[in-house]
Amino acid sequence: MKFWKLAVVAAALSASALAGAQEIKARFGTSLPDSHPQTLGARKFAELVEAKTKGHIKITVYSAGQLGSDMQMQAALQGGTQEFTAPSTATLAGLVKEFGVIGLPFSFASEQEADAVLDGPFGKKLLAQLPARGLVGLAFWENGFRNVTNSKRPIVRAEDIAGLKVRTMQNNLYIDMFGGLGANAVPMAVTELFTALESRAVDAQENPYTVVYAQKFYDVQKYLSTTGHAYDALTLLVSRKFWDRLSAPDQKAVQDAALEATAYERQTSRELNARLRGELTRLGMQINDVSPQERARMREKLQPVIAKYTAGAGEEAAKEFFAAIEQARKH
Ligand code: EAX
Repeated sequence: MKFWKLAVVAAALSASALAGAQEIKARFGTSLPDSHPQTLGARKFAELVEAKTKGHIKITVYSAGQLGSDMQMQAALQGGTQEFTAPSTATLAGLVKEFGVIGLPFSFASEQEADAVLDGPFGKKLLAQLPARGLVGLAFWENGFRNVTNSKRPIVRAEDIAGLKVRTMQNNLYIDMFGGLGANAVPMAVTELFTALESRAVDAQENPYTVVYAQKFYDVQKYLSTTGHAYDALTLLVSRKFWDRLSAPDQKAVQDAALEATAYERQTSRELNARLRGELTRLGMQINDVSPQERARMREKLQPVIAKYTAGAGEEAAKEFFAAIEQARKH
């Protein structure tokens, strides 16, 4: 009798010890190729999580849409069939409308302003809305300021965008933004974009230097014009179903890794952006700077779109967003 009881206790102990030591496997899917900060950040994050959990959590990174488009991966996280991804806030805006404010055209003046807003109370409040949607947001990463590239002509004046078939993200604000500038907006996943540009199904697209380079758009687009029309942040997401199964120490390790990976991802994005202009010119692109006057004219033309999406994101969120930018500007 005594022996039997002891055996049960011993079995129970070894079972829980096993559970604690069990390796947890997870998948991190990105939409962009290995050379883009989104994927570089994902790999750094995976490395840090593994180190901080002493090999207990192993994350495998699948880049360049191997697991699907940003929208598909976001849905897979909600359903619990994929664990990590880092889509644009424009993709998330389809789920939580307040994320849409980040992409409002000509809002941020610098990356530092974006950091201050996204890392401050405003960004935290945005992330706090995700668990109700089956997602946990760990941090904001950088995609960067978006510029227009096309195969027809340099964009010197605001009117030069008119008539171009421009691929946009699958997000109403971006569709209306380019519609508002007189272009023909064609929404599609970034993973399909190279082929669409190559076959001339579309003339143009808009993305930061880092995406133009990583996706080799220089092979199929001649002109890059620095419209800088919107700043784009990525959100580092975990599936809530996965997150809730992690122990408190594992959650802490993942959060710490996210913080470190964020610093690395942003720094990488900024270093690349500084270097890639020269590199893209060398690869044959013709790059022109859009003057501050023309950017102001674009902004003017977009006033109705800005008003529509400011209201669409919710007056309160928009007010807090613009107040957070003002605050960042003072520092
Ligand atoms: O999610 O779709 C895009 O153009 C985005 O810049 C990119 O994929 C990041």
